[in-house]
Amino acid sequence: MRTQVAIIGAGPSGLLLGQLLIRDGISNVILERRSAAYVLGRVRAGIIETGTAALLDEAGAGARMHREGLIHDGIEISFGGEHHRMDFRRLVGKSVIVYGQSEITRDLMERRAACGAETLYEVEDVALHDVAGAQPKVRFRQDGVAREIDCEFIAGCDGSHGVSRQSIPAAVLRSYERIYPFGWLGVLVERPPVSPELIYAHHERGFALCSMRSPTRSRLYVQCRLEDQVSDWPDERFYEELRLRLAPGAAARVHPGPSLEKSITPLRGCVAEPMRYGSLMLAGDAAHVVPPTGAKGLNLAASDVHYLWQAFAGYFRNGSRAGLEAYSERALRRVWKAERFSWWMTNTLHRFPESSGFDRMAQRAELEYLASSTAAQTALAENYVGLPL
Ligand code: RFL
Ligand code: PHB
Repeated sequence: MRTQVAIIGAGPSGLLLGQLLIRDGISNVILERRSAAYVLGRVRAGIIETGTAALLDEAGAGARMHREGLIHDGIEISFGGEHHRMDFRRLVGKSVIVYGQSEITRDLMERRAACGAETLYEVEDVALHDVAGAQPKVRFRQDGVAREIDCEFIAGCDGSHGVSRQSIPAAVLRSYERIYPFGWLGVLVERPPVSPELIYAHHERGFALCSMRSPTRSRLYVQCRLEDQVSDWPDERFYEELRLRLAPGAAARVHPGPSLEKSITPLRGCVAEPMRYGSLMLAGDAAHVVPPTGAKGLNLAASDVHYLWQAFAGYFRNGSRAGLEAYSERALRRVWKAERFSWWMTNTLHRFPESSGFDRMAQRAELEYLASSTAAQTALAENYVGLPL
């Protein structure tokens, strides 16, 4: 089998890249180790920056997002029993769209199927070969049969546990990592949102977030311990804890319902550099992970894909290698800004088990500064809606 770009992973990075390449007449095949149903069943990100939305439009997959997505002009930050609105429209003239990652994935999968492009699901033992040179290969097994793809480039879009990053020699790869001493317990429930906008709550008992997927479906989170299991958190305990962490008005609007999904995500940030090695280009979670506090994971995957698409388009259209050579540096510059913002949001809003009295007073001052300063709110808004590409 031959193709111009072999894409590893059918998450948002791989599917979006595939669509943009098809648009430019660049052939590609996607290899995914899970089934399509499994990929669609993962509940993850929910906030789309306008730059990400524009890219979905370019890929021809934005129509349903514009119809069904909810436009949000701000968020609420809650602490000390009060809410403080961060008014994105007033502060930076922009907004974000609330639309779930599984819906984006579904829209991209449908576009791909309509184009007749190939995605091989449930492939096993994917291995990358000769990535340092100009004729890389991908070997894998499908239904027990060994297969091989010859290509010009491999796009490693296979998330944080994939094979692509591991295919870069250890002597070349630099990794930076921050593990946070807590996780998020997330619940999906068929109940209206607690508030028209997202509430990010800081409380002595820990962080909480009230998000949503639609006018009838909520996505709710509480900070939990790293060692907690989902079974430690029956629905009643979850709702009780969520209410304790919200200001009284919001707590009264929490409408408990049976959880449709419940999972724990440990929080961490990590970046692997460089994002290109020979013919292998990494994009999305394969190269970096952010804690979800800034809602940046999916959006960062989209900005990598934007740079990578431009690099491939320049090469296949004009034979120019400039975009390919610059890819890692361009992408990493934006990645680190999103890592910084996610790290700041996480530090500002969570309860750290080891924090000293001094740390807690400084954190409190940070929140009070945010609540009272237009400059601080503008910095938050500018980053939350997404920095320019
Ligand atoms: P994905 O979505 O992980 O997709 C990678 C795909 O590659 C496949 N794969 C392989 N395929 C073939 N061979 C192999 N050897 C393979 N190894 C892996 C996987 O099955 C998968 O289908 O990465 P991508 O496309 O870069 O997209 C990134 C986003 O998914 C991610 O940044 C966000 O979802 C992060 N994230 C969140 N971000 C937010 O902004 N808000 C959130 O609330 C939020 N919640 C989350 C999250 C990530 C989570 N993970 C990764 C555990 C909650 C969770 C649980
Ligand atoms: C979500 O809706 O799942 C969500 C929203 C905002 C975040 C993280 C997760 O910062």
